[in-house]
Amino acid sequence: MDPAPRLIIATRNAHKTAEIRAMIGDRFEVLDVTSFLECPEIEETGTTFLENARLKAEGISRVLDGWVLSDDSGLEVDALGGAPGVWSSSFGGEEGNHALNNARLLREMEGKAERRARFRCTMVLAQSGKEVAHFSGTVEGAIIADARGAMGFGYDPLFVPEGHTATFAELGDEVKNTLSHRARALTQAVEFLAGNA
Ligand code: ITT
Repeated sequence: MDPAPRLIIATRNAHKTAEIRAMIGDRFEVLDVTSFLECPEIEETGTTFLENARLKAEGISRVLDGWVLSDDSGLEVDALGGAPGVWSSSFGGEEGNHALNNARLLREMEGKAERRARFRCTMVLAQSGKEVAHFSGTVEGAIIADARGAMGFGYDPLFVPEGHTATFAELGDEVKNTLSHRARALTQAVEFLAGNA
């Protein structure tokens, strides 16, 4: 049997890689940029998920061979005019500090009756420094008033997906991976790869 082809995820977020690896199963050997010392740090200077996803996928595929898949994602909260959006990972003032991000979100949502929100994920597939295709997925839900659950990452303890009463952090990856923004974008990316890889 041929070895599974390699799919490099243009991320340094181990949680994203773990979710993507679990969803992809053995169809691809999933690695991320933490396995490659030569990978540059990509500055996310875009103002949309697509722009940032493109910067990451194209930047990494310039230095690594094969298929590269990026994931730019975030939380949009209706009562906050769509914030934190593309700035989700630094909302609390420090890049990647999920505790500070969640604390700020709870503070800003205090007393608000409108709780609707969604996670959005845009993925770009690239090869040799150029985008080949992009895909998007969203999951609708609501922001609760107190964090619940210990699984997942980021805003998961504050987000209850539509049709459920538990947060993503209580539901865990097995359920999250059937309905998340990331799962919905990834399904399309995998279908594309099945026809083109
Ligand atoms: P890379 O850029 O290296 O991929 P990152 O974590 O900085 O990692 P983003 O710039 O796409 O990734 O920011 C995503 C942020 O959005 C993430 O840090 C969380 O705050 C939030 N987020 C995205 N998907 C999420 C999920 O499934 N559950 C909870 N929070 C999520």
